[in-house]
Amino acid sequence: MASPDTDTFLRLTSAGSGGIAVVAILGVGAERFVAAHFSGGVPIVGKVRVGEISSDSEVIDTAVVVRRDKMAFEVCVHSSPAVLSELSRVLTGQGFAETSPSDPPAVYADEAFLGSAPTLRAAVLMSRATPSRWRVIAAEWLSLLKHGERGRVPLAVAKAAGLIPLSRLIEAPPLVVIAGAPNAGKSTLFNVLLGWKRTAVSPRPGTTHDAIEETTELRGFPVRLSDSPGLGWGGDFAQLLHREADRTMKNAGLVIELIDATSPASLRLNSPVSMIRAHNKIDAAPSGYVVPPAEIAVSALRGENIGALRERIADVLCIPDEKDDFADPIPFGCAATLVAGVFAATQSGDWPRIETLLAVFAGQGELK
Ligand SMILES: Nc1nc2c(ncn2[C@@H]2O[C@H](COP(=O)(O)OP(=O)(O)O)[C@@H](O)[C@H]2O)c(=O)[nH]1
Ligand SMILES: [Mg+2]
Repeated sequence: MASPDTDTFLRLTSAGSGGIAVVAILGVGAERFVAAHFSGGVPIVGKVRVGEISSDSEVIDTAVVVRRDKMAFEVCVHSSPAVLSELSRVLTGQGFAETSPSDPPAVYADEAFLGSAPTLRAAVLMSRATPSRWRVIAAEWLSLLKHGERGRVPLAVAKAAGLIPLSRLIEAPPLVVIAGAPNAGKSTLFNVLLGWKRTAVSPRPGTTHDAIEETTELRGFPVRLSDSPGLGWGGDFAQLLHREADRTMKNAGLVIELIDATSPASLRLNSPVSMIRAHNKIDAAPSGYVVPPAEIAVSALRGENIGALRERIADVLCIPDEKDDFADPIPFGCAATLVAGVFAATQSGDWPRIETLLAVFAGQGELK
């Protein structure tokens, strides 16, 4: 155990637990370290900054830095071994000793919550809406109720309830299925949307046999992307559509129907969920090829118009613009359940119920 005046750091999230790793940096030297190695500036207590964390010579990663108290910071970075070992190396070089997370200080009660953030933008939003923050908000609402200002509660609750869809987007990321005839370029598009090569791309129809799913980011929100080889692979397209892929389609937040502009199939999908129709291989399409106004032309191979397709996907999934900051805390997890419950009770004016729920929320009572 390090003595209290030693600068220390500890990994708050377990190895490989998710997309984001949280590293606490503690001690009198913590502020100096953040000032010297983080481009986002030193946050004040309770505040969050986004920037780049660097060694003396190069950028290690984009990071979110949260300040818990005068001598305690949390750095959220991508949970990759390369990033974490480089960060450890720099910290150790600056005289910080790594400690074990077996006995984290009480200030880190929200650690597991923040560590479940799938993206850095999610980490920013979640750092303002930790379980302990929600306990404070509930206690505030409860005190309004008890001090004759209950008229102010429903508006505050309605505002919070309006943010629940954002927590759902982060906690249960929507699935985007790429569907279409064999050879339409589904795997190529899948790779290009992910930004790296993952699936087998081949000029031979039906090369990709297994359903493949990866998580990517759109506007900083997590999105699951699926290459659906089952759709139209061999046999009868329509039959396969109903049998194998039907299951996947029902889970989809959105289907991208990919049409090969060099040999457009006459059959069109009839999807039970939102759909974007994209015409691929526009680089090689016959002259005079017409793309209907509501549809989009892309070249997965050349990366043409992929940015516009990403934006359209994000719009259909209601992912908020990067510029939307959401300074108000979003109800995540249990807070979402309770906010929804309190909101329903405000609608019916059930004040005893509201009081009970808020007391539970604030950690001052039990659900009856
Ligand atoms: N010219 C052109 N060829 C493409 C494009 N996208 C994919 N292809 C080619 O089409 C073939 C089939 O691609 P693939 O992604 O395996 O199709 P899938 O069967 O739908 O998964 C490959 O030879 C790709 O290189 C494109 O935008 N333009
Ligand atoms: Mg494929």
